[in-house]
Amino acid sequence: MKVKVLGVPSDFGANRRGVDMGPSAIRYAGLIDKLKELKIKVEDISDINIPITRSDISKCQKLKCLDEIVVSCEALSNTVSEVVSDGYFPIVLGGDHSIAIGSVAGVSRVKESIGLIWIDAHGDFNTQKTSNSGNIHGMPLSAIVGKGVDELVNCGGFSPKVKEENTVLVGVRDLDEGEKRLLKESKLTIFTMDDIDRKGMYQIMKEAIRISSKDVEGVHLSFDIDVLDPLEAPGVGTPVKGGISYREAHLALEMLSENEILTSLDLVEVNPILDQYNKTAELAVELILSALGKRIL
Ligand code: NNH
Ligand code: MN
Ligand code: MN
Ligand code: MN
Repeated sequence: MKVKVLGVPSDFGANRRGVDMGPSAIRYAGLIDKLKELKIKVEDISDINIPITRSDISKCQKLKCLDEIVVSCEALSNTVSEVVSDGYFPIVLGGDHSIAIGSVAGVSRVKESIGLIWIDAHGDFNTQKTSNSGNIHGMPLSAIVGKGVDELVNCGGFSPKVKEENTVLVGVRDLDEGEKRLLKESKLTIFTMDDIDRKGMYQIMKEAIRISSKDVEGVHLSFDIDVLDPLEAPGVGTPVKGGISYREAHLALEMLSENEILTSLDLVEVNPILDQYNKTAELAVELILSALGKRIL
């Protein structure tokens, strides 16, 4: 396997500032060297060029920093398409979760069709109509399947990026009311924390893998580190208690690598300002390694 790592230093979609430093923190935690130790051919192609200044959010309460996010996602989509066309597996380091619109667009543009596994405490299925916060990191999944404002939905010049039937949400425990309604009307498969409690992560991931990979060329993993319990991953902007454990997270990612379905992944929402001595970034590195084939006993 040949891998290219790229960072997207965006915090335009998040409520708390600081996730733009996520890519640096994950690099400091040793991602590149540890991938090399796994005998993976890896190249760090640096960060995507995105805007630095942030527009006045008091003027755009419904879709905060939409313009910056559109520019960032278009740039990311172009780079990811190139990486995938050249036969590399992209590892995209966030940044807030709005960037997944760009990475999924980039992969989906090149592949015939892809599935999507979205591991997150949140649904990220709001639109401008259902969002209470106006933060676009609460909206990328709906945009990817074709719901919401044109600027986000049409990233990369096509929509939808993924079929709802091949989209699986894992680990959710915090949904907004309107978002819940949209999810109910959709064809997404949703595994909540309660499902994980009752069936166990092993069974849930078996189903997630089957559903996401049915009749597609590959599966993209979008991993929001806030799916973990805040005790494990304190460096996140929107912590929700009752999250998955260290072991459940590793099991999920090990299963994805064993089944050899992944084409690409993003790891998002690491906020170094809120972290404890880079603990969350170090965890991010370990999790990426599990998704790429490292086994822990
Ligand atoms: N649902 C909330 C919103 O729309 C929170 C989203 N926060 C996230 N999502 N971190 O993963 O603002
Ligand atoms: Mn998210
Ligand atoms: Mn989240
Ligand atoms: Mn194991």
